[in-house]
Amino acid sequence: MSHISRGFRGRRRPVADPARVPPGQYVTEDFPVLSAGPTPHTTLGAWSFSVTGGDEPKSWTWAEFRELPTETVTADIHCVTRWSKLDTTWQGVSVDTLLGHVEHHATFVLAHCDGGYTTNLPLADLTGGRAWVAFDFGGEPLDPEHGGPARLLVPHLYFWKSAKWVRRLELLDHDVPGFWETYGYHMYGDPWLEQRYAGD
Ligand SMILES: Nc1nc2c(c(=O)[nH]1)N[C@H]1C(S)=C(S)[C@@H](COP(=O)(O)O)O[C@H]1N2
Ligand SMILES: [Mo]
Repeated sequence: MSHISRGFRGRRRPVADPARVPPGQYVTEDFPVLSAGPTPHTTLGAWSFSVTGGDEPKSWTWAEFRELPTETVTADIHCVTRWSKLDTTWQGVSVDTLLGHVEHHATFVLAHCDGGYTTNLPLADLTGGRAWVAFDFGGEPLDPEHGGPARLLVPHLYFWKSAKWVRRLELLDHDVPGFWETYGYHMYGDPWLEQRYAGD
């Protein structure tokens, strides 16, 4: 006989398909905020997005950026602090669309943000329909705390690569560490290979 009487039922949680959860991660319904500094507040009138390092620099105002074709994305996201969130929905401009306006010979990219945050990625991980500059989360304009007005979304890598308040992609012919990578985080950050820190 059970000595435990249940006065209430615990909050029902959807059981996550373990095949969708990378090693060492747990699934949360929350959307934690992880920022290395204060939330910058750039008005849309002052906002621009640029790609530098190609044959010619290219820049869009907010209005021009929002005239670009958009895509709706549903993706699972994985933070190196071990939370994963499944089936997040976003709207954004594909990085393929942005780079389609630029002639270049780049192999790596350093993303630059308001506030000074940077993160590095191979160009191949930003192209082929795998990365977006997202401005809408769950059908609402992206909250400033989560990177609004727009953030990079690269769901197949740890979420620190999804630079909030992104303003510029710098095209490079070599890999350079960004903010967390300088502090010992992995240069690539594949959650399925648990590439959390340099040497993993
Ligand atoms: N500009 C900027 N982008 C950033 C960060 C940051 O501190 N500054 N933190 C990164 C980290 S470590 C994570 S896990 C995610 C967190 O995004 P969230 O706050 O929307 O959950 O943003 C990433 N992008
Ligand atoms: Mo993170």
